[in-house]
Amino acid sequence: ILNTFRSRIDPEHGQLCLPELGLSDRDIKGIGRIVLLACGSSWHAALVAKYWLEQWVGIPVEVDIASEFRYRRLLLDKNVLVIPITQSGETADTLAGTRLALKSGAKVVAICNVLGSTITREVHGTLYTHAGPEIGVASTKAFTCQLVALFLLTLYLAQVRGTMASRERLTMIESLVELPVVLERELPGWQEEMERLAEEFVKSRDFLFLARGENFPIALEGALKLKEISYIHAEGYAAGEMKHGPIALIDRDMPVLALVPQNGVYDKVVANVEEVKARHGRLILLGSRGDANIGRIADHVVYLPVILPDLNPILYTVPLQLLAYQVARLRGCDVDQPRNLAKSVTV
Ligand code: F1P
Repeated sequence: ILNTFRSRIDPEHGQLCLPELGLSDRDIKGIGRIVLLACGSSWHAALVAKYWLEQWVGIPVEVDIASEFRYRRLLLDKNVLVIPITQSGETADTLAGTRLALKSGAKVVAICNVLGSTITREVHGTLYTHAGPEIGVASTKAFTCQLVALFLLTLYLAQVRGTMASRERLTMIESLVELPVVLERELPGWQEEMERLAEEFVKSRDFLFLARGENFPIALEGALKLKEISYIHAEGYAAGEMKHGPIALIDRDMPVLALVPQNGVYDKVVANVEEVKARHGRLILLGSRGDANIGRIADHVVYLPVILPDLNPILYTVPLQLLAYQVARLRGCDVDQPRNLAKSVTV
């Protein structure tokens, strides 16, 4: 996706150009609310985007699971921007929600991977994710590309509405463009580390994933990947929610994986994982390279490079995908074609 968009970024002024949205500057300035609509992994991408859009564009954002959208009193109008996010562009619930939104007069811009798919033919504009065809049923590169597309969209809306200084936008663009290089460099190390972790946890019955802030949806995604391809029961939680229920599950057999990059919520997440440790949970921490503190707390630590904190959701997704892959492989599961799942849910 970044290769495709590179020519549309003016590095000198940090300016982006996204005409495919089909939105004029006037439309963008008139947006009063954004509604993100999706299923499965695409819904997790939407949850991350909520943090970005509210932080940098300053527009209230709602995120809806597409299958629930139809049961709500929608209260949409022409000043609402509805964004269906879908890899396939064919998911029945997302399509149904999109049609309701179009009928209500809202502006609708899709984030989609498949060129010419049904949703893209009906909406006002489409930002394609250019992830290429996905062989496996579980969304992997489509998910990270959705995140990149949503980050580009955030930067563009911030640019048009003047909610972010151009210097700041430029820094973000530079970090984003650098990200594939960082990922490629880290990948071999993560492969090995995740293989080792998978060997240790292959027999686990349950798995808990924790994080806060913009990384919280990545805890959900890590859990979803593990359950859909390895059939281990896994739950993702906002770390602060742990004491509202899941803490009851923690004992010596429960693996708890938490994302603890050194960001604004670091101390809070560390406090949560200390509680896991006090209850003898088997703690795996993914955090910032150079952070000795987490090495002291955890049974296993995976260090990731320090990047722009906003982009951590993209970076931290990849080792979690690899963990699910390695566990599934050791358990003899078909990682590309998990049982009971379809690539796009069209009914
Ligand atoms: C949504 C989704 C995928 C998942 C699986 C079933 O699809 O939940 O995230 O991996 O393939 O469908 P889409 O609307 O993003 O195509």
